[in-house]
Amino acid sequence: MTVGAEMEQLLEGAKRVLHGNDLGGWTKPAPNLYPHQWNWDSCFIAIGLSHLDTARAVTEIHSLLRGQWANGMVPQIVFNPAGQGYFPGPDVWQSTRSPDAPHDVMTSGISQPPVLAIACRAIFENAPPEHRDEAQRFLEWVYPRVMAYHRWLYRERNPDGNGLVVVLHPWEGGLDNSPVYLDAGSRVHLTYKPVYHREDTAHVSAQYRPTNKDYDLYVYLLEQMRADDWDQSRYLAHAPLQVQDILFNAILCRADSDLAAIAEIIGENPSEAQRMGEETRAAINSQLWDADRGMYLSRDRVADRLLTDATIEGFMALYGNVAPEDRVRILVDVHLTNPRQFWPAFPVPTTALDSPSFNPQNYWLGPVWVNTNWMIIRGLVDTGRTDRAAQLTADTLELVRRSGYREYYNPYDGAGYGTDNFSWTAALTVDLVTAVNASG
Ligand code: 9WN
Repeated sequence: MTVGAEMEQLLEGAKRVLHGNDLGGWTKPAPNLYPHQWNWDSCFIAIGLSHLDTARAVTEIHSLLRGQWANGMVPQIVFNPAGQGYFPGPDVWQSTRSPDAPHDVMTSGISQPPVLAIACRAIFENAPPEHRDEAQRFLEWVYPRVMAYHRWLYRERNPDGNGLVVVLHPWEGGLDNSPVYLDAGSRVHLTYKPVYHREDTAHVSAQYRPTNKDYDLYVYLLEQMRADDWDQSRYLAHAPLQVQDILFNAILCRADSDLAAIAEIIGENPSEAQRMGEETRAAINSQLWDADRGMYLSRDRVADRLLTDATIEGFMALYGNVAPEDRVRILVDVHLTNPRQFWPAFPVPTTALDSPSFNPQNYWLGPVWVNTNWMIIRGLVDTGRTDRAAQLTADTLELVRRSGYREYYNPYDGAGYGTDNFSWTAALTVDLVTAVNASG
């Protein structure tokens, strides 16, 4: 098959997955495992849709923002009243304990990595000429909402006042059972054992999912936050898990830049968003760079130390345009492209191959995910490593071609795991294929 025909096939398959998960105005991440609307999933989905249908991409964001809280928070999950078979559901979160939560939709009480501004800008940039006006009107509508979200992060989640945003739950970090959260989580003393019933392992074999011990922590932390009625400052005063997460903060830097770009497009003043980004970028470079290891690491704010596991999260500094050139060189040449660490047959494993926590089959403990690869590809392009970016694009698309639109993949042999027909794998395939086609 020619490259062109292969790309066409990948694109058609991706459209089928997105269509199959489309619930009319928003897209569920997967057919059965995830029956609600997720925050960063919908942002990645909107980026894919922006190449296919501007109006539909806009609707994805509109739907997500139905769940925005009055304080600005964009929640991790907007619940689908008809969605069955996911734990924890709206009855567990009880979001309306907070006066800030919306009352017409139920949501979770935490957020997720802030890809929102990035998705909104992509919708505008990728709009064909005949949809530019519509995309511009969308930016005018969305700008104050995204600004409110960023202001919430800098107001309520910036406890040291230095622009490093703190993550309070592993689900908020997006890489739930990453070794970083296992490490920080191991110091949380559970004063009781929560009682609950998992639903995820009815859909996906337990060997590919977080452990029951991990779930005990997830539910315990949820219950702790809920007991404070989702009041951020009340909870932060005693929160047992607080991570200044490098992935979250690096994405935030990029999102701040995109928010500033949106401001300029619609004739608003970009300086507030620019200042936010500069603050976070400076704090990442001064607080989260481990010079001995040559890596950016997340910081446990409770234990007051860096979380030392070698994971994929540090490479998001490339995506956030955070790292100066000498650090980019170390990240890419010493770690990322090192076959003993992050560059096996199918890069990029989410945890380093030589880490004691590495597991090639389990969730965020090693498998390759398309969203993290996609962010690294963008970071490699932005830092001038276009050959590496092209190679990683080809390797990522090869995973999808071999094993389908899976949730995650084995970095050694490309086997697919987790749910099938996973929306962000499909959506970002659309984006990658479009870039390949555009490059000739
Ligand atoms: C909890 C939906 C989400 C992703 C997360 C991924 C997984 C949820 C879960 O699925 O987490 O948010 O129940 O395991 O870790 O990144 O947004 O696809």
